[in-house]
Amino acid sequence: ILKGEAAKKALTRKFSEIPVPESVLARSEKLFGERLSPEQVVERILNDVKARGDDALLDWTEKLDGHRPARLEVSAAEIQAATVAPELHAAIELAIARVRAFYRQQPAHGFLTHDESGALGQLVRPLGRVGLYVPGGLAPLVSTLIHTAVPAQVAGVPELIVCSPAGKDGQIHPAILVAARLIGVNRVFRLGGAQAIAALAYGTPSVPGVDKIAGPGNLFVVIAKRLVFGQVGIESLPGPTETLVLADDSADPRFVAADLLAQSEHLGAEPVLVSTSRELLVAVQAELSGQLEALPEPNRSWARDSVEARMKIVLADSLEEALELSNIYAPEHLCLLTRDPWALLGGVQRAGGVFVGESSMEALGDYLAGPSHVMPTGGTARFMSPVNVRDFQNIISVVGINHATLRQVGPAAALLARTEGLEAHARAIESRLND
Ligand code: HSO
Ligand code: ZN
Repeated sequence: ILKGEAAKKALTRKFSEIPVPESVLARSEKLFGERLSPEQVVERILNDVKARGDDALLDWTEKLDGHRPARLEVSAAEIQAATVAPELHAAIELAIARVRAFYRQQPAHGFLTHDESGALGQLVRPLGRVGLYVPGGLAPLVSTLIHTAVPAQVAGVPELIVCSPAGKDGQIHPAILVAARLIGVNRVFRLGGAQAIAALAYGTPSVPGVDKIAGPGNLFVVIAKRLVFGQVGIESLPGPTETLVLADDSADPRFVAADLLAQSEHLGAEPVLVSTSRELLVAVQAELSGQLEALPEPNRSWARDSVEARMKIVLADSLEEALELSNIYAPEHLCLLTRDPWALLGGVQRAGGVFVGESSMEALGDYLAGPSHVMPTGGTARFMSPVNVRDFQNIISVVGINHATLRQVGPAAALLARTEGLEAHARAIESRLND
């Protein structure tokens, strides 16, 4: 149990020290005959896709995912024919409707002020074509498709291209195809990993290049997104998930443990518990072992790895200190399980999302509370936001100054131009002043 300065230190992120898992290096040795860093592997894939297009996509999919798709694109007929059980169909529809209703409330309009000085404003325009990465390896994240495609659609994006790795059977999970159909996604490709990001960034004969790529992925996907940024837009670099539960002595240890375990079953997850009550910390630890044992495999192993390798348990002197620690950590998810959780909201400075009270567990937010579950991880909540409508729009500045105003402000602009040594700028301004 960490306290005070030790807790502060443990919750301060050290970005330079993110270790590359041994398993990643070992796999690269097996595949390439040398221990390549993930960056080196991704660079090879990106360059190859740039040079060889679809052939490279098929080769890398075969090499890394173990199957060679007959066609990369899922045909419109296959998307049309995909079915799931009626209850699941209704659940997907409910999630889409709730996420859509949430993003329709986001203020995302431009403005244009007309007055005696002329007009100034911002136009807001949707991006043209957006690529969405939907993880599919261990878990087919149908919710992630909903939580990226719907805000993009609300933003007005006309073309949505989805890439998702096929499962062992070479197929994309039907729930993902049903969600794609219900949302109105334009095209779906059986393509995962860095090769999917390369295809979306550069375009190939069968995969259209996009303006921006959004969505979470494994280490290789995240590195690929970082490396193609600039060629295309990138919404963020969502890495392994993390959840900080802030609880006082009123919290039910069963719920605290359940919420921590829920996110722990994501690979590489980091669960953090901060409490003002030592009794609660002790009770939660007992609950955690019990609930872990009760989980089925493989979920138990996934969750146990997160709990044993990365869980942090902190005792805070006060709710104020607990909040301060949370703000330092800048968690992707902050769950408030205290007597009066709303009273803490004003003190929250850095987090991807805040989950207020017992009925608002983070797992609900993963599916259908409303806001996108794609939120900034790894402490990037200090400067990034969750996926939202603005990620899928451009702002265009509008300048429409009239002559009367030019006369007033032009001389100052010309003076600034000459100060910068930019004579032609000054003369361009004065050309109309003297007219
Ligand atoms: N909690 C994950 C998202 C997710 N959970 C998808 C379940 N499905 C990252 O925030
Ligand atoms: Zn989750």
